[in-house]
Amino acid sequence: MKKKEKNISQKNTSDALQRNSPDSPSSESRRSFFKTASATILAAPIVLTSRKSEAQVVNLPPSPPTTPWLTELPEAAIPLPQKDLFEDAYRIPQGTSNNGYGECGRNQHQRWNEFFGTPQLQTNQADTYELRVQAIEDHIFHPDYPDQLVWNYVGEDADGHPYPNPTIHARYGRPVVLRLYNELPQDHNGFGTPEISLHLHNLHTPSESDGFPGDYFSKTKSGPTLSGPGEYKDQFYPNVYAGLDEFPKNASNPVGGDRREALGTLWYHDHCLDFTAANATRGMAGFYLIYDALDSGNENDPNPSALRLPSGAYDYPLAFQDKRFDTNGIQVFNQLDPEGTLGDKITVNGKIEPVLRVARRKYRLRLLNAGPSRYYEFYLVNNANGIQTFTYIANDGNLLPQPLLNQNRVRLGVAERADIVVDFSRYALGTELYIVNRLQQTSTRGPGNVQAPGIRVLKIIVDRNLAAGEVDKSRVPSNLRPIRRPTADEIASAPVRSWVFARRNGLWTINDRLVNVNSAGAHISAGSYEIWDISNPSGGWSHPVHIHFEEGIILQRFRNSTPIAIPAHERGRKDVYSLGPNERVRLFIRFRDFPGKYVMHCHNMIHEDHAMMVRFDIVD
Ligand SMILES: [Cu+2]
Repeated sequence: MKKKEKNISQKNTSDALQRNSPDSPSSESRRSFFKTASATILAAPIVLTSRKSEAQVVNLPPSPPTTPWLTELPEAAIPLPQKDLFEDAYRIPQGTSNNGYGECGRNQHQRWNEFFGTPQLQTNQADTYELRVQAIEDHIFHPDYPDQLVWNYVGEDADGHPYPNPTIHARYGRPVVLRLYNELPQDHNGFGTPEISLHLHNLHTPSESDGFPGDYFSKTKSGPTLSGPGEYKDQFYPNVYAGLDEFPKNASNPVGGDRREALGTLWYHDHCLDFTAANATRGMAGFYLIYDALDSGNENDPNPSALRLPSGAYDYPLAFQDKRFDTNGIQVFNQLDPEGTLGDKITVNGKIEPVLRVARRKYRLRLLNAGPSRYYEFYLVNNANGIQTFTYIANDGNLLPQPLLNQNRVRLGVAERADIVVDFSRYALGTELYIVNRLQQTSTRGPGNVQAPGIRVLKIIVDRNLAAGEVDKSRVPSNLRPIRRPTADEIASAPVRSWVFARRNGLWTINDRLVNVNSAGAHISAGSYEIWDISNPSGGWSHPVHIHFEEGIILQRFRNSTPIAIPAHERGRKDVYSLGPNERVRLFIRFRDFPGKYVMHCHNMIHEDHAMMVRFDIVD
């Protein structure tokens, strides 16, 4: 039995190699990398997977044990300071790509003149940031493991020190230009590839700044959808609400777009074709939080309509990633196998089993499943594993129309987010709480059962009272953000497009096709709306499906062709649609404002890299 499984596994690898060699857009170095690595994988079988059950036989030993709760997370997520991009007169941000002075060959920034009026950015027209993707040799996942290599987006904090994977704070109505340098070693060996494409999931971002997977670049290489390599690439984030053409910017609508379309919890990560799982696992992921007049990021906001959710140090993002370490405590990942590598250590903001110390007051915790493959079902428990309740306010970065009170669990497919508000004033000083994952998973194909008590991944210690005179003025109002639901006429008149996510010949496909970044699987008119019918007619695996650029509203869910209830947290707007085995979802989605090339893909990054992605074009 095992022998047969091994053969299948190797065949899968060779399919993957075929995709990446004869007519692939991949670069020469990738081809030689795959060739070398394929010899390695044939010599040393790494992952053997049963086709008949979800049980995975892994030859890797488990990650070495770690002593929990040795590392403390910072008390607050400090926003990245801006960077002056006007110091170098030759590299002032501009609408066209600055090929003569080191920028890669990207398309013209759409609507640049409409926002700025001049070919070059003028001072104070936008918030400007700079991130440099660098190899960091001394990252500490856990004190029991050696210092080791990660690849991070590195900014500069207020003291000029490196700030890896920084949290960026943005505001609707205030554009951002983010300059991204690629400083990765071009002769890298091991998992990950030193070409990058930055995706900001799921901002309403013009195509050329969306991190399209074919838009990867380095100093010497560029993807098939760029016109040349470069040291850096400028990303233009207009930070307007979706619906700009329908609700133009004017005196009564100073931001532009439909304010019901606002997002909040976003994250950025690498999206390089074929290597998203490997590069994100190397450490390329961070948060981008965006605020507006309603969700203003100020719990003391005097504006009577502001929500006044917990803010500042009490607005805390938490990214969860699963990782695997060898017997020496060094991170490993198999980027060739379509089954990838399932982690058995869960990092929280890059740390294994860390501690977060909190004050006795309300917090907004922004939970993110940063992949690559594992699903989670998180619970907040006390020392005796007793379940604690919280308020669920946002899913996938979208505030729900009304908060969900007295919740006790959050289930997250890869890339899904959940904002919850926890009131720690209920607890005595010194109380210890834990975030635990109770969802079992033994392969990268999908989750299993929920089982208590689960694995403790984060310890929370209630360790201080508010300072004398300090009052927690934050609140969770009974209405959060209104939602624009499609009308009955819109639903009746919307064309229906069907997408089938399936496994074919050992690879992962959409409508029987492997990814092709040069050819669109759909052409959609700008300003139109459609119903997308997405199905997973599989026996045993799950797909968290992600559509770039626009959020959808779930109309119906089915399991084994029978309608099932849409969970309460999925009744807002979404950008990730988790499909379990034999599940299907029908969603309503609009396509607006910025034509160009985008993708839909499985956000199980291993499925994504092994071809479960389709390009769609929005056309004028
Ligand atoms: Cu998938």
